[in-house]
Amino acid sequence: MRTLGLGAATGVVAAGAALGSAEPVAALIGRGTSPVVAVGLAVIDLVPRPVKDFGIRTFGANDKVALLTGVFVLLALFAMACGVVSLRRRWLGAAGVALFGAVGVLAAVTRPGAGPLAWLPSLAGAAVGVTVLVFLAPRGAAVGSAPPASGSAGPSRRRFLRLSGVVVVGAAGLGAAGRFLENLRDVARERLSIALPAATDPAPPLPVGVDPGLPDLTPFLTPEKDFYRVDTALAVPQLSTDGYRLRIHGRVRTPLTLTYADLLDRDLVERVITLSCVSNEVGGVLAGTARWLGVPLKSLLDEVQPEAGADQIVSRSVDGWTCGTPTSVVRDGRDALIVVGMNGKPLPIERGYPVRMLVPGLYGYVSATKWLVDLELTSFAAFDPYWVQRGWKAKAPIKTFSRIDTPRPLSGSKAGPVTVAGVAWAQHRGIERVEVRVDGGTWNTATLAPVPSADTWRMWRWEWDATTAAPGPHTLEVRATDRTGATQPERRAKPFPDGATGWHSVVVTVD
Ligand SMILES: Nc1nc2c(c(=O)[nH]1)N[C@H]1C(S)=C(S)[C@@H](COP(=O)(O)O)O[C@H]1N2
Ligand SMILES: [Mo]
Repeated sequence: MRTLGLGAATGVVAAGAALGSAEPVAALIGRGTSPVVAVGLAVIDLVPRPVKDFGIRTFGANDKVALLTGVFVLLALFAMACGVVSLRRRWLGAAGVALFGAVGVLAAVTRPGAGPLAWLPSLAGAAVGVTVLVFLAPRGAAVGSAPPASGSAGPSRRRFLRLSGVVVVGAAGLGAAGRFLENLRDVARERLSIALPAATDPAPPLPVGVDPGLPDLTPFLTPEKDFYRVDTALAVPQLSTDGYRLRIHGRVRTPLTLTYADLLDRDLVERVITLSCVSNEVGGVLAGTARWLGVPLKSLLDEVQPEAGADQIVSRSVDGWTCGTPTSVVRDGRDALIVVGMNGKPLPIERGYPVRMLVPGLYGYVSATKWLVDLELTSFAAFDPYWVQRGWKAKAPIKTFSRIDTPRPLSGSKAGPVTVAGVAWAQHRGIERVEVRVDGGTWNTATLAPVPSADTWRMWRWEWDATTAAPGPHTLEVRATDRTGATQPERRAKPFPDGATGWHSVVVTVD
């Protein structure tokens, strides 16, 4: 039993040594080649959509932490098994560790944009892991021999503890060295040193009253820490402005390549725009509003001159994620931007630093590519981008949405006046009307706050006179109508395949 424990511990120490020693190699070769990151990214790509949706719903912003934890737990179990197996058949345990290294190599070399040395960190780690496993395995547990009697386990155990202590300290040291190297190439400092030029076409000042400022009501401008984040990137891409190129090519008359400085030299516009995610459920919070600074994408298209049939712009991020946007939408006069700034600062790294895309009125998965490096003019018939390959619709204008922020669900109210308030959006069409009703009664028109344009969400409020409301639970419902005159449908639909529908409702109790 004790020997089994030693075997399992040996496996875990060997795996730790493998991962620790792979890190500095990965740091030298570049982002995304660390076995942990590469395997995690491969898992994200491989898991079926319902599982992924479950992950995002269940773990929210922690879905990546949950994923990494899962990868580590599986790895630890596998490592224990390798260690135990190696008690009897040393070569078999070593082969197990080597197999794990092979998985790392496979994951790293198949990443989009993998460099010629992507295999090296996993291979180096596996070599260290196998060596440690062979050297650490309890003596006397070699091939075919009986497990040592408990009396002789003493020296073997001391030797194991001593050696594994050395290995663990060494692996931790290597891991820390790897992180230090990674920081040297970190773009965080670069970002802080950037001074963005002022917009040639600044955002008009926000109208007074844009933000009613009620307790519990979403603020009009979303604080960065509360802005939802959705992407498939496990390690946030560290893309430097140094050597940055945005390529615009494909079915165009004159292809164009722009550096970061080229982008800043152009006429920049600043606009307040609400971005939202197709995965947002009724009542959900996957939307946020910010002041974005960027180059109008329309002006760039006018320069490259797309061919007549090039109806799709495929944008690509440095980590290979792809997104497809209708060419006609980008050219219809709306503020489609190649974004460099957010709320007066360079884009935060997790928001796509140094350059992302944004198109008001389209869900993020068809418009908002972060860490943008490539725009290819093609057709919808010729190419399906990342989420379209996974069944989501190729064209996805944002659906009209409204949400009750206050009162909170299941909160209690005194019989008396109750302020009902929330937010509604229908980017680029604009919100025309918001209505609220109580217990399925007649619809009441809410007061709308002013907005700077049709491209942002809109705050609304309605005073409910609950003086005569019967004590007990009451259901508040909201629905919005956009400026085309279309009212949100009552029917509830899930986000898949092109955005959720249905009225948001909240149950409150009147004393
Ligand atoms: N490179 C990259 N860009 C991406 C994504 C991604 O997975 N990778 N996800 C998109 C989706 S689905 C949304 S909703 C928005 C979210 O942008 P945010 O994280 O800044 O809120 O980014 C878009 N841009
Ligand atoms: Mo999204």
